[in-house]
Amino acid sequence: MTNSGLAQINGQRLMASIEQLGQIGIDVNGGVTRLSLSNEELIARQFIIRQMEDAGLHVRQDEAGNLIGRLEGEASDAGAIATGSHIDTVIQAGIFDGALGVLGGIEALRTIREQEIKHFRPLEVICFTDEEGVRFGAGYFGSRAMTGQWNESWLELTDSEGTTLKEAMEYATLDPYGAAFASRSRESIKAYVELHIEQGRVLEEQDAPVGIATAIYGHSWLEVTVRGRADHAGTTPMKLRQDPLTAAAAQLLAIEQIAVEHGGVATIGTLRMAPGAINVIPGEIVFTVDMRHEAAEKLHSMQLAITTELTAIAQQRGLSVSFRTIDSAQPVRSSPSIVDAIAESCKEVGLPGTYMVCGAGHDAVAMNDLTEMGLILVRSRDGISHHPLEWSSPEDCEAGANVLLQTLIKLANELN
Ligand code: HGY
Ligand code: MN
Ligand code: MN
Repeated sequence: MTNSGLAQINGQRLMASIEQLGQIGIDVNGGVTRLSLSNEELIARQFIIRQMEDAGLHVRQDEAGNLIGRLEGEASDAGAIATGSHIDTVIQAGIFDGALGVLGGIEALRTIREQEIKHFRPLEVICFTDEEGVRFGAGYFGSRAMTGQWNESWLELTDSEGTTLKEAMEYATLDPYGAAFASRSRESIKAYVELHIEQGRVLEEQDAPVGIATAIYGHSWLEVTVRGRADHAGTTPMKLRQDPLTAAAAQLLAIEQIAVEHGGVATIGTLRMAPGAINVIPGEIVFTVDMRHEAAEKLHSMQLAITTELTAIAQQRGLSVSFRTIDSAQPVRSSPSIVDAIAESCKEVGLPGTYMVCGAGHDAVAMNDLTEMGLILVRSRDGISHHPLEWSSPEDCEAGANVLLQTLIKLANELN
């Protein structure tokens, strides 16, 4: 797959490590659940530490729990070229989301060390804490802490069992009040390049194994509470009901329509009702909306249209509705010079450089606040992700990791 003479990663070793990591938190249906700072994820952290040590990297954990494997360069005080991703997952996930970026980064640095490839700048691979945000409701914890965006109020966020982030950090022997000190200077990191599965179908439709992200969607996560009046299912005439669930049904369809009109995406990933009995009209509905768009102003207008329409539907039915923004991030554009470096590496590795915009969010979004950022995407079969059927071929994973390897070597030898 690659031109002769170019260093190449050890594809078998990479795929073996992805398979091994994929066993941690796997269930009988083949889905992986490794929520941030859960027992499964803490076990996975130990696996990553061993992988980093076996690769001959200097390993440290920062105050936010980010694991950092470092390979010194000729000039150890120069800004590092960093790569990385996450090992926390969503619920019933696949084995590639995040894992490819962490293990692909370790494999690239291991190859550079083993083949004694010259690099002026230090190289780092980072395994970030809580990228997904599924357990506590806000994501990018580790990368936001590293880029000075830590928000101490997150410590009071709770998971579905009422455990706070603070308690979960203490359980993981992390100092909850230390995370704010994980922030790094602009000088310490010169650039950040992440390798990730695409989690969509653009590359497959273009029959391209590897893509170059020119931008990443922004997102806004909203919690919506619709309040009506619980009542008896048998004795309450339809015209006297204040049923928040039938109102929510109208609201969900309105959200879908508004997303289509704005050219964005919107997802209702969770919905709960109270009191939740077969013969009781619900009194309250709480659901979440994950809305995303490539353009900041469109994301804003989509959110405004959604909250306006949900309020109108509630009022027409004599109900109340309230909103809570859980998390948000603006869309980001990749650094042109990093995009060029990745494109050149694609050519060297013998691949067409397929440019695209990425709909999934990554730690690269947060790292973009600190340094120049780039994102290399690997084709996902049928575009499936956040699902046990998530899969990328060994050939494509190897191709993506080789593009990462060449890009890191290039950037690590750029002196300015
Ligand atoms: O939600 C996302 O796009 C990513 O998986 N965190
Ligand atoms: Mn994900
Ligand atoms: Mn991911």
